[in-house]
Amino acid sequence: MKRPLQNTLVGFVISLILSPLVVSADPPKTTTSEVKYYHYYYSAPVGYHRLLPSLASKELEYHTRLVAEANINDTPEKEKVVLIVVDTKRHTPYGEWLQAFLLITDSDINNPKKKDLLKLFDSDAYDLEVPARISIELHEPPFVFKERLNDAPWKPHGVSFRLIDLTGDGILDIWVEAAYGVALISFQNGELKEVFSNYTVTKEKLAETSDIEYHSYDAPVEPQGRLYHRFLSAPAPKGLYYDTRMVATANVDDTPEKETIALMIAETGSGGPHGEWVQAFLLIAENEVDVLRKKDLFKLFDTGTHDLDVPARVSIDAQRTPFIFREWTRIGSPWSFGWVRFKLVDLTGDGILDIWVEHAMGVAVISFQNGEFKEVCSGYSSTRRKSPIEYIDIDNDGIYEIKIPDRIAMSGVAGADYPEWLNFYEWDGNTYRLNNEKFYAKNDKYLIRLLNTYNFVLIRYGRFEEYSFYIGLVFYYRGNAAMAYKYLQWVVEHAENDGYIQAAKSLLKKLPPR
Ligand SMILES: [Ca+2]
Ligand SMILES: [Ca+2]
Ligand SMILES: [Ca+2]
Ligand SMILES: [Ca+2]
Repeated sequence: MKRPLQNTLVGFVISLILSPLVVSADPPKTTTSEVKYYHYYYSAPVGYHRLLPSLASKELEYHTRLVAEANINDTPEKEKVVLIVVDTKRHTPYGEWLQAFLLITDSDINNPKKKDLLKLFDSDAYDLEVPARISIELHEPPFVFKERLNDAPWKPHGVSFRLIDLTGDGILDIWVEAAYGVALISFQNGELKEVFSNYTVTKEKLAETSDIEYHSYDAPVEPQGRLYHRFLSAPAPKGLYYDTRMVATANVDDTPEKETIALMIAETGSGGPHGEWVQAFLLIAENEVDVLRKKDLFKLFDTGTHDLDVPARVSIDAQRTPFIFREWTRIGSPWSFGWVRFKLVDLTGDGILDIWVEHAMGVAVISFQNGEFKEVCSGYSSTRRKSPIEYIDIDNDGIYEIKIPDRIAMSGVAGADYPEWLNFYEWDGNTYRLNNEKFYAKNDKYLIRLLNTYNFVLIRYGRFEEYSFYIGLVFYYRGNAAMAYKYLQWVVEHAENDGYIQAAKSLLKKLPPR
């Protein structure tokens, strides 16, 4: 389809004047699948493009703009809905696109398989035939769109979509918004169809979201992500840039409305963000008629290298757990291998989603407790950790325990394996408490592995205080006083690191008298 832009804009205005907003009766409440959106501006994945016929013209390229992962049909697995535009090789990040497609695939990350291909529009600027199953007919929008991108105008030929159950059958539909018009694509009688004319779409319905929605962005300059930066010190001081990495909407407290949770980074750069992360923030905000209001702000991380004073209510510091003695390299060095993400999951078993933040240096958990958001767990984890930081319900009581792996630095042994150490946290009704006694008491496998490495190192290099200390500590946690005494006493008599000596002495005092 093809329509001059001017007509479309006139149509927008006329529809505003002639049709007052249709407010429908409360739609039946349905639970819809969790939705993840990935917004791409610069570093989009190209793996989906092979599922489309190749482009004949040398001047043109496919660009993946947006990928959503959710269940949109009658199969139990999730699908991916991929918005792909055709553009010239001089890619325009905010849209002057020639054609646009929705590709539906399964959710296989490595080898996605095509389920469907729909064509959304064609500017007819190039004679280009990409065979899609159907061409979607776009319609005059039922009302004028609010400018979704506050600081970047809705550019001509721009196109986006979101997944909402607009037909009320509990299955997510695809709502498409483009400068050429809108469409409602719904899974009915076994296939995706355009059904805009059969349903009344209101602003209220469009404002609905799934129970949990995640948005990830690939670029610091992405306009939607920039909306959250005003809750930090604005503007960012010279040489620093704010970068929204992830946003979620879900209910994370005791109010019936959903909150918006935004994860932001302050990073260095001259003339643009460079990617050396210096601070990280988690904003919790309420949405009041599309206006964000801050509820809380946590600082997650600070290298201490830059004079940036953002008024966060709580600063979380990744806690070193007791008995881990090694160089503390975090403060004063950039977060150069920075990665951070969060996930909403009810860890504490009270029916309210908690915020699980995982980053290169460890983990932090923020939970709504007694009327406010609290940091209930924070733990440092070595960047050389072998196993993942994870929450698991080992006793099946519906409350998650948290396992934070760490690695013990070995002094002066080239080639010796750094032993892995695990810290085990348990919910006590108020906060997560270290409970290594419980974890190590039942974990014969861990003890055997530690003893094996100890013997291996012993034969090659001799005794090392690190191994002796941690084996002693494991025996202490297991309540084996005789063995704990044997190893810890050796540490007191032979170790060089005073940290180990003092810790061993304090543990020996707690052992029953011999
Ligand atoms: Ca499905
Ligand atoms: Ca709420
Ligand atoms: Ca909870
Ligand atoms: Ca449990």
